[in-house]
Amino acid sequence: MGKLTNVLLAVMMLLLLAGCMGSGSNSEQAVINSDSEVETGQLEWTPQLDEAPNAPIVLGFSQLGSESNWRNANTLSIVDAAKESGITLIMENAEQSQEKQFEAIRSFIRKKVDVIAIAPVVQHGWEPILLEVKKAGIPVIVLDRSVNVKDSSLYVTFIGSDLYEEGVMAAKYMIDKMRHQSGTITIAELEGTIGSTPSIDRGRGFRDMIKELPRFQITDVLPADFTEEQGRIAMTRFLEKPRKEWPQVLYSHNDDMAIGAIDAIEKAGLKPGHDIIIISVDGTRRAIESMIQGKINAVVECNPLLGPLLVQATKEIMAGRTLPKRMVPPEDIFTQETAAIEAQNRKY
Ligand code: GYE
Repeated sequence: MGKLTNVLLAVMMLLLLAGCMGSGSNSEQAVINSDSEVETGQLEWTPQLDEAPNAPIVLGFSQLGSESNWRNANTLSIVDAAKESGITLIMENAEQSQEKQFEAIRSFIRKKVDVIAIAPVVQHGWEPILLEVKKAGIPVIVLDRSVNVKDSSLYVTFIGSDLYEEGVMAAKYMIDKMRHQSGTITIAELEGTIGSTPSIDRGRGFRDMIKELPRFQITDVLPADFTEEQGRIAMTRFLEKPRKEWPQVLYSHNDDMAIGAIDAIEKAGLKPGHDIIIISVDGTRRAIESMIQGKINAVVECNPLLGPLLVQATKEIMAGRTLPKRMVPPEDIFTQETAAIEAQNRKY
């Protein structure tokens, strides 16, 4: 592991153990944390004493797909972190299919992996499979997107961003940006995968912020699956309406869809970032570069580099330690003013 990564990791873990990381602010996270305020990921499981003391830890990871640059950075971060730490990683890519995730998880159970990590494509429907894993005595880490389960003992910890807060930050930026403009502000929204936590929470956080501000009107909404191509198609549809009904703001649940939409906006003869204010989420290099070109106005950061935290959590579990039930990496918002500096720091 690189020296800098080591230092960053150590700092993150210290923050985490000191309880400095947020515990999430939306109701979904409240569901997950409903048992108690200070709930921790207690293990109903003890390390296998008959294993060779130095046998590498085996981590089965069900990745949900490869729909976006964020996702690819996330996958790479996990592969790299596992490699650097000597953990044996068995990773399956489910290509957006929950059914495939179930199959992968069952294969991990058959292989008797030590820990199972899941990045769930959608929120619902996880209880039965997680019960199967629990019966097999394998601890589960939920990563990136949450699962909507009543029994929070079905997983040890959930590592991932505060997706609701990201929606809030996007709306706050928009409200401030439009403060000098009078009259109704029309907004088009590109949603992510239907039923996925980022789509649900980013949509809710944003709407909660404008619900008492009637001049902000969401006039167009389409799901575009977090992909560039679907973003382009959906934005083209929005712009098929008569010109006077075109939205003034585009809120995209991720960068890839925003980049596809920019294409459609330019094809319609408009200047993205100027004729239509564009706000996106993730913070990929491409989006930051688009901001430098003035085509995106703001990007709310969502950190995909969860590999070091996942590896650390896996090791903690194997050492029999208790983990916080929720781990949230700190995040920021980037605007055209900060884009040039950020471009130099981007790792994905
Ligand atoms: O924002 C998007 C990706 O689950 C937070 O999934 C993640 C989202 C991310 O495809 O780009």
